[in-house]
Amino acid sequence: MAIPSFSMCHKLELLKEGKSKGQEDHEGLSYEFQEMLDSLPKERGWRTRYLYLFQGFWCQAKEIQAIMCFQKHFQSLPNDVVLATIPKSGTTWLKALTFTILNRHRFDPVSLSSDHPLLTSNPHDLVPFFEYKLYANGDVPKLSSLASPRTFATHIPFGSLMDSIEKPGVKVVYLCRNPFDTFISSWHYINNIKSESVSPVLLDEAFDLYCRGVIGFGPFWEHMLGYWRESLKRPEKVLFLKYEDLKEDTETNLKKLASFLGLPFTEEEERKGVVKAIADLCSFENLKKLEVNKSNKSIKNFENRFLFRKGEVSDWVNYLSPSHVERLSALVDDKLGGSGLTFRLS
Ligand code: PAP
Repeated sequence: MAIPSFSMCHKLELLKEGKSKGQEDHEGLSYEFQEMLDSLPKERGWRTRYLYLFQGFWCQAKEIQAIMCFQKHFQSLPNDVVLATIPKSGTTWLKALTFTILNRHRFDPVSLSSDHPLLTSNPHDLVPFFEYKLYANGDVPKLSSLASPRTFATHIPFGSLMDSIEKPGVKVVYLCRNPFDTFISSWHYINNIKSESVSPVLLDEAFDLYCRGVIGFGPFWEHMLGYWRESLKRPEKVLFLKYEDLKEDTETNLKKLASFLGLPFTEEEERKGVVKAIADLCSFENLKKLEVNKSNKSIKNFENRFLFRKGEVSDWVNYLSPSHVERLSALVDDKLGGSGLTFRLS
C-alpha cells in the first residue's frame, strides 16, 4: 500500500512560526492565525476550549487550519472516492466496508488470509481523513502515487467540500445516522477522549449545545441536508446511506455501495458469499475484538477502542428524558420537515 509523503503548506507554515498564546487547543498556531480565529464567533467546545463558526459550521482551531490547507492544495482525480459523515455516524464502519469492497480482488474477504489489512489496521489508517491526517498541522501530502481509486474521508460539510471534488468521476458516499443516537455517541466519545484540562461535558449541557447546532461540523441538520439535497440532485455523484438501514440489511446496502463505486458484485461473487463475508468482516462485533482496535491509536490522541462502543440503533432511549426527546423531535421536524429526509429511531 502506498503511503502518502508530505511537504508543508507554505502559507500555514508561515503562520505556524508565530508563538502560541498558550491555550492547549491553539498550540503551534501563530498570532496571525489566532487573530483570524478571534474574528470568528465562538462557543464552548466539547473537547477543546472553543468551537469556532467557520464557513458556516462549527469546528476546532486545528481543524480550521487543516481545512484551509486542504481547500488550497487538494487536487482531485476522476476516480477519487470521498466518504463523508458528521462525527459518530458510522465513519469507521463505512471506511471498513468501502476499503474491503474496493480491495476485494487483492484481499479476498472469503478466504480471509491473515494479511487482510483490516485485521491489522484500524479503518482510519486505511482510509485517511483530509482534516485529521493528510492536511493536519498544515501538512501538504503528495497523493499522486496512491493507487486508484484513491479513497479519502472527511467531516467537512458539502458546501465547503464541493469546490474540491467537482471534477467529473469523483464520487462521494455520505453516511447519515439518526440525530438521537449520533448525539449520545458523540457525548460518550467526547467524555472519553477529551483532554484532562477540560471539564466533563454534562449531558444537559451537551444536549443544549447540540440542539443549538454547536457540535463539531454542525449544525447537524445543515450537514445532513447539504449532502441529502446533492444526492437528490446528482445521485451519480453523491450516494446517501443511512446507518439504521445498514444495520438492518447490511448486504443490500453493500450491493448498492459497490454498484455506486463502479464495482458491482457479480452473480458468482454473490454465490460465493463475498457480500456476506464483507458484512461479517466489517461487523461491529468483529472489528471490536481485533487487537489493533483494542490497543492502538490511529488518530493522534484518540484510542481506537473508543470508536467501538455499542454500535446499536436506539441506545438513546437509555439516556434521553421525555423533555430531551420532545425538544430534539421538534427540532428535527422543524429543520428536516419537508426535505424528504427521515429516520427510523428504533
Ligand atoms: P468518528 O466519526 O469519530 O470516526 P464513527 O465511527 O462515525 O466515529 O462513530 C462511532 C460509532 O459507530 C459508535 O457508535 P456508538 O457510540 O453508538 O456505539 C460505534 O460503536 C459505531 N461503530 C463503529 N464501528 C461499527 C461497525 N462496524 N458497525 C456498526 N457500528 C459501528
